[in-house]
Amino acid sequence: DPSLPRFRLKDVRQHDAASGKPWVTYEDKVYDITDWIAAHPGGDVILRAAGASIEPYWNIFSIHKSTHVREILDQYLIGFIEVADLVNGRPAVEQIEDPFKEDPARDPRLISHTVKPRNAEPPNEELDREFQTPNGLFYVRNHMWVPVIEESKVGEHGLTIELPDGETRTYTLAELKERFPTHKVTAVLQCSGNRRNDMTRHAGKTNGLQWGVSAISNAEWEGVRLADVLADAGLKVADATSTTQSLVSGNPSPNSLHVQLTGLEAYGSSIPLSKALDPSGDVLLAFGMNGQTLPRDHGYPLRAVVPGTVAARSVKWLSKIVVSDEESPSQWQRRDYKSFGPNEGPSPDWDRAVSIQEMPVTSAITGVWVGDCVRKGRVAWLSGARSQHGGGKQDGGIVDVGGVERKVGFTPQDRANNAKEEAPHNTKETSAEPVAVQGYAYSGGGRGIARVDISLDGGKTWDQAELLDDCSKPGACFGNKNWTWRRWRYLGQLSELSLPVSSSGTTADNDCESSTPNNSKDLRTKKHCTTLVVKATDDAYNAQPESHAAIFNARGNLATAWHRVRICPKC
Ligand code: MTE
Ligand code: MO
Repeated sequence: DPSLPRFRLKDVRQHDAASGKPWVTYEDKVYDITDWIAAHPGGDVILRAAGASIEPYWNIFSIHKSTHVREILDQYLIGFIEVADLVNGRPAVEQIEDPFKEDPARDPRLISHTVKPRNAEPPNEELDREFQTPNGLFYVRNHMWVPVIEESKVGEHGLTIELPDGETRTYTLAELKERFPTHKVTAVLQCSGNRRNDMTRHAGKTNGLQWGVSAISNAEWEGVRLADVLADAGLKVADATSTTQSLVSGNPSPNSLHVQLTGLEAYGSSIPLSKALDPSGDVLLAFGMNGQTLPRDHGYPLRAVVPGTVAARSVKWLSKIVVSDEESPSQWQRRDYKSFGPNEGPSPDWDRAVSIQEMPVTSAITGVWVGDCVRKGRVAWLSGARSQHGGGKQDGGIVDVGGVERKVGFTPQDRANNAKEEAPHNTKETSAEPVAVQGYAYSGGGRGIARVDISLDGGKTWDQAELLDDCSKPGACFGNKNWTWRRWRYLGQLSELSLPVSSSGTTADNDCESSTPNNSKDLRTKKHCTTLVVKATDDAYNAQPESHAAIFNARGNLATAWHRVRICPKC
């Protein structure tokens, strides 16, 4: 409607979040969104765009890029931007505020997939060096920016609980800490996209961030139990074990209810109420991570930690909980975190698939060292074992790997040099070379790891890796079930492999980098190669599928096939 007025951008800017009459712009159009806020599925997060263009936000929330959403917005059209304020039909770029400008500084060792929003995983060989992933190395998966909570006001951070009858109750963080007992839980978080690049490489194109094997990490979380808070808020449900009682009492059964969790930037998802109320379920509202305050990237000041469940449900920057007879309406519950048949393609029937909750069993190799590196104990856990056990306790060819001591540091230059090294090597025929392999295994639902099988010859012959006893140390692990990963180590012999030697005949320290860097190149064409394979079995005897082709889905979710690593040893 050309009769509508034109506004200067400085007028639009007056209508910010604090104005009570918020406006946004899209292309050259101005919208008064005051009446939309209550009905907006993401709640008042839309106010972030108030006083300016909504486009950069919709570029992030790509779900808005539909005619349906444009039609909703069009109902609120009030005018156009003055032509003098437009460049190529839009407000000038400098008018748009960077929503990521307050994001925290990150550990430079993290390997980024995207920076805005931040998605990064640690270097493989550092991932499981320690049982608890150091906070700075813990993988980061953000769908949006990191919300800002001022430290001085953190005690006032509110968590609102809404019950099925519509009753609400708000707790401040200070109240949560004061009124409820604190619990610790040692739990892995794993993204449903972990190892997606493996599925892509072996089975075909997948949508989504191309994570390597390190979109998984382990921490000791500290917080209060969600079950305690829900009970305090007045939630009444039937005995979880008895449908009959639920019918008799008229209270809904926890099996038919869901706990919707929403973060400050509007990310949301849900878990079944039965998981939240399970006395062994260990679902936390966490404010501590590895003995420190929860870092901003990981949900400061409060996040849900849902052990044994896909990390997408461990909502960060938690601000609202709704107990409902429906799953969270968010795209992250209804769409993204689901899996499909190999034939179903990138636009499947979302409603028909169940949401991913408990995670299946998986495992991965995070480091491989061959030859002198192993012989001379230059692998962190081998040297740790030697220093702790006086020369390394050999038992059936497997080193007792009690200590994980030494940090192996490599400069980016070393990495680059190693990667460049492509010239044919001098080779010597050897009957056997020692190989050291490290990695992790994990299963969801509180299931432990029963066994890790490893093959040095592409799956022809197998042996068992040694499972580390991280949880046998007193105070090392907390929780009612196996929520954590099992690190494993393997020391074996590579036989019938013609190994190249460095020209000096010895191995320099910096040649002892693991041959599985995160962005390892395709080594299939190189000589002197072999394929290592690892697969884990959990304590319910669930096993990993042999191939990614068998479980291929265009979303690249739950890429849990046997992990194969082609190595072309250098030393
Ligand atoms: N919570 C909020 N509020 N926003 C998010 O983007 N990402 C989810 C989950 N919780 C997310 C969130 C996903 S998909 C994963 S894998 C985990 O957080 C990642 O947690 P981390 O970054 O602490 O490793
Ligand atoms: Mo995720």
